[in-house]
Amino acid sequence: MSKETAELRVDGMSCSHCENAVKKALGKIPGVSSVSVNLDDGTVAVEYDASTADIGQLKAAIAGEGYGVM
Ligand SMILES: [Cu+2]
Repeated sequence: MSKETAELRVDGMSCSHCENAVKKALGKIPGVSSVSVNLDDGTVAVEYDASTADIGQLKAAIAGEGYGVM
């Protein structure tokens, strides 16, 4: 168990629908324990267990919802 927090910059989130879509997609990944979306900044903070999930998976889940992620 090694808990990490990733701060991701996400393009294209504009409303609570976007927020929920991103939260839902990330929440499905095993090892993700919390997701917080800041629409004003366009950032998503994800707390996850780095021995279970990796940052590539987090980004892929966001991209899969149609948002740009760095
Ligand atoms: Cu939206």
